[in-house]
Amino acid sequence: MDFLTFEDREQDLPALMLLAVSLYRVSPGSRLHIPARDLGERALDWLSRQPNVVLHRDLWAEDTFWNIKPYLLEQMLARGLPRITWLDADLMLTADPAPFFHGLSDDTVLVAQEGFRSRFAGTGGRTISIGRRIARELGYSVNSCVVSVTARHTGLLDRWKSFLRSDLYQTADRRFIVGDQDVLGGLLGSEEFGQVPVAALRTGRDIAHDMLPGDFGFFQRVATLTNGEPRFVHAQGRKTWRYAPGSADAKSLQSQLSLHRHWAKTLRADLPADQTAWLAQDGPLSRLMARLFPRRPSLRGLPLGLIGSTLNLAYILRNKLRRNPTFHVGQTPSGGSPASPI
Ligand SMILES: [Mn+2]
Repeated sequence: MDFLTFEDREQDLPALMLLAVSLYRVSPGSRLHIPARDLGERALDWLSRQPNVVLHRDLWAEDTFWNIKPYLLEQMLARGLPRITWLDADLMLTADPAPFFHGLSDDTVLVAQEGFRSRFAGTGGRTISIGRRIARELGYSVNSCVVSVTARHTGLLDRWKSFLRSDLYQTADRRFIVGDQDVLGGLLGSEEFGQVPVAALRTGRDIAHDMLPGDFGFFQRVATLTNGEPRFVHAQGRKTWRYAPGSADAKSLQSQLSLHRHWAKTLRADLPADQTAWLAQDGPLSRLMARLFPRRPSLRGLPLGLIGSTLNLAYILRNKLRRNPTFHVGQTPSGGSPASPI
């Protein structure tokens, strides 16, 4: 399998390293393609010694990072790969991802579901916000930390890219359009792409996002006892490798029980010794949970999951008292929304 990522910030090198070594552990035959032109010497030196990393010195992300994902995916497809899968550099793998790719038809796009959000979830509001008629509702918001495409999807990638470059992207309804993933979700719900089959990594089961406490709730964590650990772990919010040892950020509950950090600890031996200080930042609670659940990183975060599930419930109850915008299949942009010129 061919995967693609990009990260050129020196401070985020530990995350990129973890993605590479975790992928190699669980799927040694897979390749991780990385545009190399803007990488620092240190990153280049380490990455060039990884057996599964393919550095592309002739591939870079144009002038803006807004459209980096569709742009790089298109470039890789142009090189003749049958399927290419974008992975955010703040992801790591805990088991072989192959089951999610077996049996995917060439027509199918694979994305990740966003974590639980009590308001403005789904694709309908996003389709309307980019000026399109709603052809279907996927039922979840798209998280573009994983986007897997084939040559059948160049039209989608083109449209995604041009929207990210447009003025509409800057002026769209911020409740629905915050990042590139909202545009992708909106397009997949629109008439133009409403027939494209979409498969999704289920949030809290196939992928655990590490952003809000409720992204990986108490019951989802308990369910890993039967379903196994999520195979994708996404450090979406907390970048625990950046935090100075002993800092308030490093000591916070979310950092202490971060699923990404606890999985990273299992790969400590694969990282350069000077990149591992953040993995040793364990307070009493983190140490206790690791002792209670030596083989179950998801269960070490049960206190966090309990807080998250409680908050999610509170949000759901609060929203019963609020008026939420509603959307339905067939709905068109109204109220003077411009028809999208792109
Ligand atoms: Mn990410």
